Amino acid sequence: MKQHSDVIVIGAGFSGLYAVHKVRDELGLSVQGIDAAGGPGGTWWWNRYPGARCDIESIHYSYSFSDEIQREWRWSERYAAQPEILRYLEFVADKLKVREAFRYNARVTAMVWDESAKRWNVTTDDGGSYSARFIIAGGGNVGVPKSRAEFPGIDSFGGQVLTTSRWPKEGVDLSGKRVGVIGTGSTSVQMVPNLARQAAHITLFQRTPNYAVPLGNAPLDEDKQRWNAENWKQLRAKTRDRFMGVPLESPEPSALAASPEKRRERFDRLWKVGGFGVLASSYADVLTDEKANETLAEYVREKIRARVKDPKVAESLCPTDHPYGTKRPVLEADYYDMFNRDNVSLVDLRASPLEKVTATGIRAGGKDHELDVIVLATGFDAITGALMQMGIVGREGVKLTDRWASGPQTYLGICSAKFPNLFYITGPTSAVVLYNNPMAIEDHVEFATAAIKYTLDKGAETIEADEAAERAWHKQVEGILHTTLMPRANSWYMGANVPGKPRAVFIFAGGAPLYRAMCADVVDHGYAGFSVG
Ligand code: N01
Repeated sequence: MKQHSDVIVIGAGFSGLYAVHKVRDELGLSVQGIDAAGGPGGTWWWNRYPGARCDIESIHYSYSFSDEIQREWRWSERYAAQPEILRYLEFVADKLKVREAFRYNARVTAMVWDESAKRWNVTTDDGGSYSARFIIAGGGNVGVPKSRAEFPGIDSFGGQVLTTSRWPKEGVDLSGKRVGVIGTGSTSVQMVPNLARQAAHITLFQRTPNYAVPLGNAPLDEDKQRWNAENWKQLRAKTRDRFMGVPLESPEPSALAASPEKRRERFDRLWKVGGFGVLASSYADVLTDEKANETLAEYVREKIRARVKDPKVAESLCPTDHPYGTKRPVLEADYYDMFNRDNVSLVDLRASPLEKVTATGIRAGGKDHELDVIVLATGFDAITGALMQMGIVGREGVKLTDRWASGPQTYLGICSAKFPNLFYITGPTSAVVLYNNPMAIEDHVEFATAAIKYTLDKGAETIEADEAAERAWHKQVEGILHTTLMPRANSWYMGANVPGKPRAVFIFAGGAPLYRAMCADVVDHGYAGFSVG
């Protein structure tokens, strides 16, 4: 039987938990949540690979909207590991009493707009059927793993194939196993040192080396925890209006204007602290000027060469084909030291291309690597993947997959023309990728909730982005992106990591404060660029 509600919220991660709370407890609307996972947690429910951890400091990578939640929760480490973040989200789900608002183990397979009823009809793969006036889609940006079909022969492999974001809940015993890992992004860099401590041998297949800088994790002792609990208001106030949503030191204007000695002094100091500050607090022009970027890129390469004993391996680990920061920066603890172990070998796929997976391992550059387990740390059909899989059909039978065939089209990264009453939380071209996710999520949930209230208060049935506003937004976002070096890399920021996916504009690179001001301006002008009727 079809279940009717005012709002459907998709996803029980940071986005969905807050969205249910807002529309139900503040607007008084009925809400149905849906999530494909077995419980709340979103990305932190799925990503259970050894070493999974957040690389934004815990005190900032958490909700800011509730005094009570902030007071009651204590983080044990500067950068929390996956089990702790999952426990936090479960705690929040219970605190807000939103856990039961969700149907779990249910994946949306179709979402079709009914123009006569002015409602969305939603079906799920467990036979569920729902209808609602509004949809808040919080399915996340890095949740749909890339297809294993990218690796010819993978189904013939006789051993076990694991995907990092689908890591078995009960864990995997890799003792005595020969493990091949494909990929060297954030996930792999966090995970592989942990696997190397257990497995008989790790063969790491690298297509593009990354610039990984120290995370600088540490336990938070009682005093620090108490200080955080007492001072969180000031701490959080500083986060929201920073480019990245983290109170990092502001960068100096230009790396090129600084003397080599001053530059090194600054890099050394930031390196000691670790984290995203090495990039974001260094010099403003490192993301816009290739020469400025190279000063920092070479500094990181020097650090890699100093850590890795075998100079040939070190050179293979040094990125040279893209400027630092144009792919999502990677943070590490003992990644480079791991290459000094006897049981770890690196296969440079640029020199020895991956040919196929065989029954017994991986063949690359004409050489067979015998393996018991293959781990795919190959990333995601990012940003648009989740939305494109939901079978979304809007006004006049327009399919989202057709409309976005050459790249996503949105207004503010939150709504799209032809898809009324549908709000994306941290959607394509919003300021999320370079920002602290929970902060971006709070902004978007609050925008969506306010827009729903505005529509209802007006006695209107729909709110929909205008095509002209969408086009103008896209032009602006594209313009901003091209003032940076980002388009220089084949990254998931550009849609370039998935074969056949259009290389397009997926991210807002102007920073969250600018983005937030643009959204506020739209609201202040009576939802300019939206039709409410
Ligand atoms: O995925 P990635 P990820 N053959 O796309 C390689 C977030 N995250 O899961 O660079 C061979 O970054 C690919 O090579 P290349 C974070 O936002 C956050 O690591 O495309 N190799 C690359 O090395 C992050 O950015 C945390 O040439 C192939 C790797 O696989 C995002 O998730 C922790 C290949 C994929 O790297 C994704 O990170 C972890 C092929 N066919 C992740 N296809 C936090 O700490 C892909 N690769 C919050």
